[in-house]
Amino acid sequence: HHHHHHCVGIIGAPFSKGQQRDGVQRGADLIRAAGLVQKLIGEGCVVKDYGNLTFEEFPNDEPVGRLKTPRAVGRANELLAGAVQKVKSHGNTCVMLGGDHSLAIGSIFGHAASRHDLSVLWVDAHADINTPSSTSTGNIHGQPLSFLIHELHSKIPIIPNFSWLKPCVAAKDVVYIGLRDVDPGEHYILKDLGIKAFSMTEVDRLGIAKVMEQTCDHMFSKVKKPIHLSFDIDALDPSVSPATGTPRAGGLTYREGIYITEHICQTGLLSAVDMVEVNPKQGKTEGEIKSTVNAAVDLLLGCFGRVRGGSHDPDYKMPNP
Ligand code: 6HN
Ligand code: MN
Ligand code: MN
Ligand code: MN
Repeated sequence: HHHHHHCVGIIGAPFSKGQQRDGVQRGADLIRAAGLVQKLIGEGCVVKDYGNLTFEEFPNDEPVGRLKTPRAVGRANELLAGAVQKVKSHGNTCVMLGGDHSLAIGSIFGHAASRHDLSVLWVDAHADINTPSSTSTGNIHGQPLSFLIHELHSKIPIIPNFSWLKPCVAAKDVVYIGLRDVDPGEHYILKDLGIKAFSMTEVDRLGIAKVMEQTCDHMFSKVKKPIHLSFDIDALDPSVSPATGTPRAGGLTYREGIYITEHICQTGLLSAVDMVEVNPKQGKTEGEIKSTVNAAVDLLLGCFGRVRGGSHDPDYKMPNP
């Protein structure tokens, strides 16, 4: 018997078609190889690894408008959404290991299907809210939130393999932390919809403790909703997590990142986590890859009860001399 253990369900999503750099599909297995499951068990978690999803290939996946590889992204996310729903139906907190950030489409949709009325905490250097028309790169990993937010529904065209998807999150239920590379169209959307955002400037001004206080004030202003944490490893500074596809200078420190996950754990409302954009091929050395993967593991441990001040089992007996 345990007193308050976390039940964690892990899904690996080795998918890279939301962007154009090879390697990000290996993130999930690297995070596992760094001992994630054993370390979570060591923190007292009950862990079920559901394994990796297998994604369909689309050999003739021509762009639709500006969107690149839309069919592969649409089908992959449909599959992931079902898998997340299953993990949630088993009563687990869902951990989705990417893969690129386009996977948040399926992860959040599947989560919302089982626990509607979510708060989404998006920790990222980027806003990932371009629409299929505002995108300048065509990469869907820069657009997931536009597909998910009710208020942007009219901006989403008909796209092959996306017909299963309906918006499921309100703009007021999204909070960003870590922004420092926001496209003009994205900035317009953030202002227009009044989305709560703590850019790196706000992190500098307020400090991470106040940022987390205000984040929780915003997320729980009315009712306590389950939290979906979508963590892009590029939110951290490239000195910590260089092995990622779109690194950007001036990011969160390792400690700020861990503080975010510890704080979210303490709310008791964490219901699903994405850990995405770890790309070993973008690391210049073995050390760069290790540092990035270890940061991802440590952030996840923070989500599930590891505290830097130490902890003990509730049944701990102080040894006698
Ligand atoms: N990510 N805003 C750029 C784009 O392509 O739309 C960069 C997106 C990066 C996405 O890091 O998950
Ligand atoms: Mn138990
Ligand atoms: Mn990013
Ligand atoms: Mn991202």
